[in-house]
Parts: sequence; structure tokens; C-alpha cells
Amino acid sequence: MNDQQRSMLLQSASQFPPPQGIKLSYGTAGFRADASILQSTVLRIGILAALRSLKTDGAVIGLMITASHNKVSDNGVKIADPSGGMLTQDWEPFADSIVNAPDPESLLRLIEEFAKKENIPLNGSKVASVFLGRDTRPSGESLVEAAKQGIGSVIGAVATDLGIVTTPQLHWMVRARNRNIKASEVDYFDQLATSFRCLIDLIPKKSGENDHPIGKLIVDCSNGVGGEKLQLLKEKLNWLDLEIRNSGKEGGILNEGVGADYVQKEKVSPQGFGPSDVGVRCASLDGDADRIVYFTIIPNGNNKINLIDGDKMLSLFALFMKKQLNILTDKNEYQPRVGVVQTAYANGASTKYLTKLGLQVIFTPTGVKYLHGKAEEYDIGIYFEANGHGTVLFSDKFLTWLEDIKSTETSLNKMNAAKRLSAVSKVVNQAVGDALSGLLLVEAILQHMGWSVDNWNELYSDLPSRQLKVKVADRTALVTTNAEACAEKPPGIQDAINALTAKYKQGRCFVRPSGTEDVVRVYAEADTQVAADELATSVAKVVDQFLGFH
Ligand code: 16G
Ligand code: MG
Repeated sequence: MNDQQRSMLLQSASQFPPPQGIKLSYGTAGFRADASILQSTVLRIGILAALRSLKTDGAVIGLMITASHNKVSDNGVKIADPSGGMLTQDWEPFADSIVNAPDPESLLRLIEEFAKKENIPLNGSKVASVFLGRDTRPSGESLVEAAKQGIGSVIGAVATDLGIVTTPQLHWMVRARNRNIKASEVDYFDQLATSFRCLIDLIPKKSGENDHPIGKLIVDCSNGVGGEKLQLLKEKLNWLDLEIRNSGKEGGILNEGVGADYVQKEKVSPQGFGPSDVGVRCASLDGDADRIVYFTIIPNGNNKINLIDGDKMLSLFALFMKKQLNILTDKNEYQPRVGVVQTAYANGASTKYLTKLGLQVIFTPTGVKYLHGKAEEYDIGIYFEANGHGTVLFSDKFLTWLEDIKSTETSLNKMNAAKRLSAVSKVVNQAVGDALSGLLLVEAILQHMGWSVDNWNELYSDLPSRQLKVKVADRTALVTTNAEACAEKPPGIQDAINALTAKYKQGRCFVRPSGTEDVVRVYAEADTQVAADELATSVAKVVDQFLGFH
């Protein structure tokens, strides 16, 4: 590192001292905290993003300012790697250490050491490029400025500010740019709309069928970035009967009584929905539009809903993919590998359903980086968290095979199945879970099957479940294994959980330390709601006995 680089970093870091007495942690997917304490964090992550670009020969890196489904006064920062996926896990400890370095000098030392170890040239001989995006939080603008300062303090690094985008849009653009594909927001919408239209055009039509047999969809946009982006998408999709609510323009507050996280956890309708929406297909996005759940309102149910969660989206997608593959692979030598990836939170009924379909179900710990990494191992890898984050990934080998079929196949049936799968690969975001592209795929499949939302919901019935959180003295004392299904430490805790679980029919229960909050989470399911509640409550007590403040 030359003197000029050294003094630029020192000067830049001295602008924003880190908050006193607070240790920030990278967590599951980046830093999140009250927005007022994040300037130094974002500046330093800006430096990290520039270094990551230098390390990857100038590939574009994404830096997103968002706190997703959390309250509007929070904010956060996430990094997209050159593939469009999450930051490589081996850089997380470096992220943790620089964010918590107490002063500019110690920050500089950490950067020098790391650059040396990773062989990152810090002499201006190479260029680095970072795409910046933010959600609609008011604090986003000044945090983007802090990120620009950080990036600008690495010689040769250039920041491109994309303004307000959804998190998946930023990931998509990073991936597209690094693959030399057109990478603007307009290109994103064009690709989604064109491939959606293609899926609709490929639906076998009986004569005289009307054009909107599955009726209206109402989308709650959590008063977040999804509102304006869905509006832009809608303008390209004259076919879809779509109503947007909680777009952020009606005066509602981001994530307050609205959004996918609220709807999924509370199992009630979001604000702005009521009895007049009974019988209509509804969906809810989260604050940065990387999660989506569907729901219908229960008549006279006091805001209660039938929740159609990520597991059911996964099941719908898996079923559709399997049907298309069945058309294609009857006598074929090439048998694509299909993998379905879930976490311990997946409702047991969904896992049973998928297994019955003959699919291979694999479990990973919670967090997109784990699910995504596993799904990438397959020709078609479908992953979803119950909370509505997920996507479908296709291997290059599989996509090439589809192209071959499209150009040589003589059977119209097979040709169309290949075209459908290829269109799916363009509708669904290949970089990360994306509420907008997930929505389009659900709508296209329901339309294809001629299914109502109730037909979809009836694929299987969820087992009743309950989630609780427990405050503990030190959540790192809880160590899990077997994709979080089993607690290894403290000794004896799993035996106690097993003993309680065994008392309930279809009982299943696990505990895990949260990656985003200072709590231990408890998940329980059983054959009745009362039983699931009881099991969760009794296991929460066990957690308190083993790990509480005693
Ligand atoms: C983060 C994860 C999400 C996970 C959640 C769990 C990403 C992009 N997001 O929001 O996938 O479900 O954390 O939170 O990976 P928890 O650890 O607090 O339960
Ligand atoms: Mg989100």
C-alpha cells in the first residue's frame, strides 16, 4: 500500500468514528442496527466492497442499504458477490473486524494485513467497481453517501449509484453486468415481463377460454420499495389483473402492520385489507421485496388468513418443474438432477408432500447463503424458506440441454416443455430470492394449471406450528447441528427437548440462536394448534433453564 492510499483511508475513516461501546456483527446476511449508528459501518463496508472487486479482477460488487422487514428507523448493509449471490463467507470475519476497529489507525492495520494475506493490489494498478442500491428508508440517502466515501478512499474504485432498487434487483444487475448481459433496471423488467408473457402464451388453450380465468391479485407492498417497482412491472404486463396496496404512497409506515414478515408470523391480514377482499388472491412483499407470501382472508375470521407460505410456493414450483421434466425425459439418457432445499422451519407437511412427489429434499441451516449454495449443486435447485425467500436455480448444462431441445425437437409437446423451463429460468431471479419474479412465476403456474388460490392451498394442509423467542444470557452458548434440527450444546438440552416432543402426536421441535437478534428461537409443530403451542412453551422454559439469566 502506498502513502497516498494510506492517507486516503485514514482521512476517510476519521470522518465517521464508530459508535462507542457497541459491537456490530455481520449476522446472517449483513449488518443491521438503528440507522443513526451506521455511518461508520457503511463507510467501512464500502471499503470492503472495493477490496472485494479488486480481489475478483475488477468484477462488479453490489452494496445494498436496507433493513428489509425491520422497522423504518433501522437500516443495514448487505454485499452482493460477483455471481450476484451473497458475500463469500470467508470474508465475513474481515467484515466484522473492520466494522468494529476502534480508530482509523487500527482499521488501516487490519486492511493492510488482509490485503497482504489475500494478495489484493492496493497501489491503484487495478480498477474496482461497486453498484450501490438502497430501499425507501429515509436514512438510505446519507448512508449511500457514506458508502461512496468508503469506496472513493480506495484508489481506482468507482461507485455507481443505482438509486432506489429492490435488493433482488441489485443482485440481478450485479450478476448480469458480470456476465456481460444488459444490466439496467429496464432490462430487468423487460426480461421478467417477456419471459412471463412467454409462459402465458405457452399455456395450452381450449377454444373460447377467457383471458383472466384466475381473477384479480391484490398485493400488499409493505409500504416499501416493492410498491413503486411493482407498479413499473405492472405497466409492462397488461395481461395481469393486479391491484397494488400499501405502496408507500398512501402514507402508511414501512413494515408497520404490513408486509410478508408480519403476515407470515402473525397469520393476519395486513393493514388496508378487510372483509371486502374475502375470496380474492392476495400476496404480501417484505420491505426490500426479496420475500413474498400469499394469503386469502377467512370470512368473518377477525383478520385471520389462510397463509400460503414459502413452503407452498416451493411445492407449487417443484410440481410444475417436475411435470415439465416428465414430458422431456421419458426415454432420455440425460436425467437432470433436481434438488429441493428447505430449512428446519419448513412445515413437516410440505416435506412429506415433496418427498411423496419423489423429490430429493435437502436441509440446510437458516439463511439464504446456505440454501442458495446447496441449490446450486443441482441442475434444477429449488429453495425456499418458509418466510417466503427463495428461488429456482438452473445449471448451465441444463440450460444448454434445453436450447438443444428447442432447436432440434420434433414433438411439439416436448418443444413447449423446453420453452417453458427456459422461460422459467428467465422469470426467476438466478442471483437471489425475488418477490417480483416469484409473484410472476406463481401467477403463470396457477394460470397454466387453471388453479384457483384454494386449489393451490389444498396441495397439503400445514401442521399447526408455533414460534417463540427466548431472551438468554449468551446465545452463542447454544450450538446446533444437523441443519439446526439438533442442539449439541449445552449438554443435555436436546434430551430434554426430545422428552417433551415425544409427548405430542406428530411433534417436532428445534431451538436455534437467531442470526439477527439477541434471542434463541423456538419452533414447534404438532397435530393440533393447542399441542404446538404447549410444546413451544414448554421447550421455551427448557431454554430458559439451560441458558437464561440464572
Ligand atoms: C436473514 C436471512 C433470512 C433468514 C433470517 C433469519 C438472508 C438474505 N436473510 O434475514 O434468510 O430467514 O435472517 O433470521 O440470508 P434469524 O436468524 O433472526 O431467525
Ligand atoms: Mg427482505
